[in-house]
Amino acid sequence: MAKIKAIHAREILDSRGTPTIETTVWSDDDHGAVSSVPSGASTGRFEALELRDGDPTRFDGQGVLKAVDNINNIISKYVVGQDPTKQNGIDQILLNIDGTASKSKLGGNAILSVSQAVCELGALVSNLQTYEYLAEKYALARPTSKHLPTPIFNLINGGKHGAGNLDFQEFHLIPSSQVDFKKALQIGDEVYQSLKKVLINKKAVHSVGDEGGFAPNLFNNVDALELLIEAVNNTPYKLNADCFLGLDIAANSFYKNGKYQIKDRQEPYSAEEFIKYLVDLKKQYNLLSIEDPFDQDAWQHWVNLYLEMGQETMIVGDDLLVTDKTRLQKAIELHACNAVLVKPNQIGTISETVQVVKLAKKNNFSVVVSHRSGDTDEDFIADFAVGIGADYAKFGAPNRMERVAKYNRLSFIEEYLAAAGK
Ligand code: 2PG
Ligand code: MG
Repeated sequence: MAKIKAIHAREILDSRGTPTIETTVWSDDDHGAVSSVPSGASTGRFEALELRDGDPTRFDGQGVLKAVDNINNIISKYVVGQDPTKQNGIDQILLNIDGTASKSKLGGNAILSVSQAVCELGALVSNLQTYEYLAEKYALARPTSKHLPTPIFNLINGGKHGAGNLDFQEFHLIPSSQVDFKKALQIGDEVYQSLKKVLINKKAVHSVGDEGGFAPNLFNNVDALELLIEAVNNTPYKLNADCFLGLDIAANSFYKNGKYQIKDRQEPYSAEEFIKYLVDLKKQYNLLSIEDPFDQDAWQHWVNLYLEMGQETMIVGDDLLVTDKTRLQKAIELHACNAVLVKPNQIGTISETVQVVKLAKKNNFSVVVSHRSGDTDEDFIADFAVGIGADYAKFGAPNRMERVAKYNRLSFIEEYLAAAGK
């Protein structure tokens, strides 16, 4: 049995140039796992606390030296000597030391950084790829090259990830789940390149946003969907056969005084009007999936939309559910949605994230494993998506290395599985 010999965390920069944490864990049989954690911009109110220094003399208060210190000087005392394959036990130790519901004492970022690095080390000492290790440990999936998560590409970035002129945060292209991963990646990338040409031809801005999707200057949200259609039509692929459209509305960011204010209409929409707007949008664009259509506390709006289109549309809870078992349970009971966005850093440990996936699967919710808008070259999340049998993987556009690293890892896993005859 291997034991954790040492642990060391340090401050690094993420894709936005904002500090985050990288942790290395070594075992006494001389393995070492290095893992870094991401950070959201459009965060749900109920997410685990991301501990930042608040010191205005460094990185505008965004430094993470306190969280790093919590790992090096507090967590390490309890974790060194533990068996790295005992993920649940180590996560429980982390929860016990922290002792708060929001992980505010040590920081959710400090806790996840250790939890994730331990998971990777557990795989190394077991001589397994991380996805294999997760699949064996939690028995939620039997990965094969034919059943990898379907990628959800975020080709246009609006909301808090864009240039400020689109209200909806993400405009998705989703390849058919009938094609293998490599083909899906090709479809996503070719439509992305086609979209760039469409924008250039229209003399529109074609620089990219936080997740590698384009952040053009458009008049309203529907224009972005029209651009995606044009881009698909300029490729050999057929919309609604080879690929589909989806949205992350991220409605928290434009919900004010009980109303939804977007550019498509001068008057803000009441909840009832916004539901009708979304039902029409779904019909017109055959949307496969809609994420966060309403505010994180507006449960009744979710329930009403689900009644209207829950049978034929994937309605994804992100800020609503924040990868939290209790909130997911509530959504299941209320029929508020039928899919959960899974982001380990919303909850803070790998074990708790797995618990959410288990509950989702038991209740036939679709599972969408997701990156964050501020991310690193870390590809753990790709292994996690495969290892727990996610239906979808949302890792941004096929552009910017912190996004592409994750898609490339899925493509490696596909080949690796195929070579092993699986
Ligand atoms: C989302 C995520 C990831 P952020 O809303 O789904 O795309 O964004 O990481 O900013 O919360
Ligand atoms: Mg979201």
